[in-house]
Amino acid sequence: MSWRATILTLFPEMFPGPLGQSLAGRALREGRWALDSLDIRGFATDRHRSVDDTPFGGGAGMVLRPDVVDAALAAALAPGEAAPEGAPEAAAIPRPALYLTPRGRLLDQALVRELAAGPGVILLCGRFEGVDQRVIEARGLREVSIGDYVLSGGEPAAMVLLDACVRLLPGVMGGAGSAEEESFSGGGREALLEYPHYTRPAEWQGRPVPPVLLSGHHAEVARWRQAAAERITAERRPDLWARHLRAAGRAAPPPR
Ligand code: 6GU
Repeated sequence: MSWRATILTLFPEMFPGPLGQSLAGRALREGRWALDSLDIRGFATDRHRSVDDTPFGGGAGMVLRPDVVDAALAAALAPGEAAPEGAPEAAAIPRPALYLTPRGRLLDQALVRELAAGPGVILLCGRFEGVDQRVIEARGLREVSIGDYVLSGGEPAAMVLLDACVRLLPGVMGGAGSAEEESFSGGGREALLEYPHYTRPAEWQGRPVPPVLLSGHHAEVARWRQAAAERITAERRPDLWARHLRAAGRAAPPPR
């Protein structure tokens, strides 16, 4: 049974969107993962199909109703929903349910790895001012943000999270080593940003490629890349650089 994502959204037609293209799209067509989007409005109960209401205490915007969101989550979590193609239901591991919100814990590669290693995800995309707090608590939703800026809804964040997970699934990324060596991976270059890349021509607009890369000396190339990765990390991301130094046992953590 493949890794499965269920999106709960008011805009189900946004999916698969970009996830139907390129690496994720090919993996989707190959059955390495599955995607379904559920329209939250389909779980409205009144004749106006209302999904939101005004906030208690006043203020601008609307809040997604707990009863409607709960019914959508129940449908996504229902036994059998996790195993659509005749797999035994008893073996189905429940998928974690995440609520995408700028209030959430920041998505990082450690969480991406954890989610990709599991059975899949259920992703609730927020709109309006948010979701009634009680359904977040009652369903134990993990709140996740993709960065310190505000999107108009959780859908693009869901796409970001899924893209990051899908490329880690077995058989999705072909190129040997490319998933292990890159930025944030956890391999030998733990938490370093990537070194710069070059291809032909060896000189372009008067700019030569660093000569060591043309030398054929693999050990020297590896040393140059390591040094370049360290320099660019120290320059751009002092936070990652400090973490790297601690992991490598090269310096004490800065006092705070
Ligand atoms: Cl997950 N949702 C929204 N609406 N904005 C965000 C976000 C999520 N992550 C960063 N900004």
